[in-house]
Amino acid sequence: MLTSLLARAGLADIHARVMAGERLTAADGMALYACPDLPAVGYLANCVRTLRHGDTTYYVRNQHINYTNICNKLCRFCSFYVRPRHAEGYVLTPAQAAARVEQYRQHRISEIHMVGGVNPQLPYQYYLDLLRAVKAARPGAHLKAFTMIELAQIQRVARLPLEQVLADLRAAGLESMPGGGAEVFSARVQSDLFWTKADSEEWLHLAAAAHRAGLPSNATMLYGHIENPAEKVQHLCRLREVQDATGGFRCFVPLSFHPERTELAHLPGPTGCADLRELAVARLMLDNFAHVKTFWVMNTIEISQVALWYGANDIDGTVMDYEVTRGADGQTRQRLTHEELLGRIAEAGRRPVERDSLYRPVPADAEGTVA
Ligand code: V47
Repeated sequence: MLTSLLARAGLADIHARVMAGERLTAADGMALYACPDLPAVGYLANCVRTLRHGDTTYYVRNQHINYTNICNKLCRFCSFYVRPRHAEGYVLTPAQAAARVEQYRQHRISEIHMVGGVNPQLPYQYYLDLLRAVKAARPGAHLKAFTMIELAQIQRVARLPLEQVLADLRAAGLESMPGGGAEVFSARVQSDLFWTKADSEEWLHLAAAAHRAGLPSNATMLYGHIENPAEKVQHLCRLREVQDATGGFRCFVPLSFHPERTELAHLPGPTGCADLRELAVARLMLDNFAHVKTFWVMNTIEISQVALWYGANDIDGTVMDYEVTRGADGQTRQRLTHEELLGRIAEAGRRPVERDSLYRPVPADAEGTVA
């Protein structure tokens, strides 16, 4: 019965190779994007997810901080940034960033995720002071900060070798890096949407350097704008190659494009089906990534619940405030309480496991996260 359903979807051969633990090819990736039978693609992804993680779904108690919205990169898909000298531009001082951490003192938080725009006015010392201040405000929380694009800017203002910059950032409190800024590894898309930013080779080079310096990172892919399946398959294959070399990527996060308030507001944005397919294809192609995350803030919690059956084994976390994309009401307050998150995972038929940033289960009575 199952075999004939997979055969009808044209996925019998891919299924056999996935179950044999074989690496899928770029042509397989194209076939997965083209397959009209989305539940069949999801089924394959769920087979891999089940082999790796059983019914576990990881979540984290986290806080996002955006230290500046000023950015000189002018990415056409972004609604978060303002240009330098814009009236609405802000920069948090290190003390103000620490105060943001203080604001959630009563919440158990094990990870702080801190990113910002590429603000040409900020000197090297600012980044070091920012890390120190945030780490001092909550020493028990893991500090994950700066995309590879920010790292390129930090090195530019530091005028130091990359290895030295990475060592300085680590010494100031940086423990890992998020996956943002990768967008889609395609010169065509880059020349239209983010032409001033690091290209794929530079992004991958910086990620590999961070990994070698002892800083694991995540990887993302922004989809649902003008990219095509071949570009997405290439993106996944390039990530897989670097992961073979460094083993430093902890998790892959497909990012669902939100056109609202961007230069691309005329585009419809991805559908729920597209969100599910991205997660499933990633789970199947990225055989050397342990974790695939559905970032519920962008995918919605409802799609994320279904995504737990389409390859995703991580749902991100409590989040608190998120400024890069906004809620339907335009607000940055986007949070789920711990209980809501647990309820949503359980309702989806999965077993919630609180993790730390390194995917170690956090004991229910962990005190370290409160410090
Ligand atoms: O780099 C910008 C993307 C990224 C839009 O590593 C947009 O755990 C959708 O990287 N619609 C930042 N996306 C967010 C990010 C992230 C988020 C959650 C978890 C992790 C992780 C990383 O957001 C940017 C860019 O690729 N982005 N504008 C938009 N309109």
